[in-house]
Amino acid sequence: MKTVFITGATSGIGKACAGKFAKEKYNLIITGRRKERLDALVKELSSENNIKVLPLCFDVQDRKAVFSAIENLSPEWQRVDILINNAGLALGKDAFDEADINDWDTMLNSNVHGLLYVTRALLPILKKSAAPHIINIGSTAGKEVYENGNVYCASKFAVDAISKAMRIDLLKHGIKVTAIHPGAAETEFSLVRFKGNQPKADAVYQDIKPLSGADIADTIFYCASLPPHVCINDLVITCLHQANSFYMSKKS
Ligand code: NDP
Ligand code: 8X3
Repeated sequence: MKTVFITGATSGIGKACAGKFAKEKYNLIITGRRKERLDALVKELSSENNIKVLPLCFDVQDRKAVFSAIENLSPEWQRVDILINNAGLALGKDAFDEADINDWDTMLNSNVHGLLYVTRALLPILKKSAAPHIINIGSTAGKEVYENGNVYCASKFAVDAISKAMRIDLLKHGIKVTAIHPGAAETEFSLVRFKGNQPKADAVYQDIKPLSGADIADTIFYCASLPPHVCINDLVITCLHQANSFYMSKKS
């Protein structure tokens, strides 16, 4: 049985990935900061799918906590085949000269440093897999910069660059590296970005049929199920109503 390690599994895309891989009989290591959600998922997914699920509660920004959680994995969890670097967020959508600098720090610390810490900490274990695969969640925001996207876009451009760098440097270890770049997906993303302002969050998805977490999870699972010699390097995925960061058509 293979094992997948999913960061940010308490909501949205990460939670959908946990559900999808569980159904496909993978054992799971799921992470996030909200312990009660992790515990609920463990109960639900392990009993429904007859798999093993390990919750790890830590903040990806906290380098010590990340390394300690992963370095202290018990021997039965010392084999991981797939890492899905999904945990991340946008905070605010404000002009460069008006945005809260604390929000910038949180986005860079989570989306960039967090991804780096988790990957470095897990690499010794991943290298032991017969078919190791790292899947990084970027964004269309990491392909084109949009107005007031500034540092969120920069963090996802960094994910794009880091994915390319990993693919080169980890080639000698036979590690597949795939970057998935979704456009608008209806999750808790906008609620987090707009700091709990539900009407503002809802407006993002009004009059379009956005992607769902499950749409992305299915795509990720497809990338993870290809023959050993086939690696999808980079994949941009949007809903039909979205061409890129700028062009959105409304449902007729
Ligand atoms: P959600 O807000 O629904 O989920 C985000 C997940 O990340 C949660 O499980 C959250 O867990 C976790 N997370 C956030 N910060 C931290 C942290 N510091 N430490 C540990 N876990 C953290 O959003 P999505 O599912 O939409 O987002 C998942 C990824 O997809 C993000 O990287 C996002 O940038 C990216 N993305 C999203 C798009 C969208 O339109 N939704 C489009 C393109 C990319 P907890 O709060 O429990 O810690
Ligand atoms: C999330 C998509 O367009 O809100 O990464 O930046 S967008």
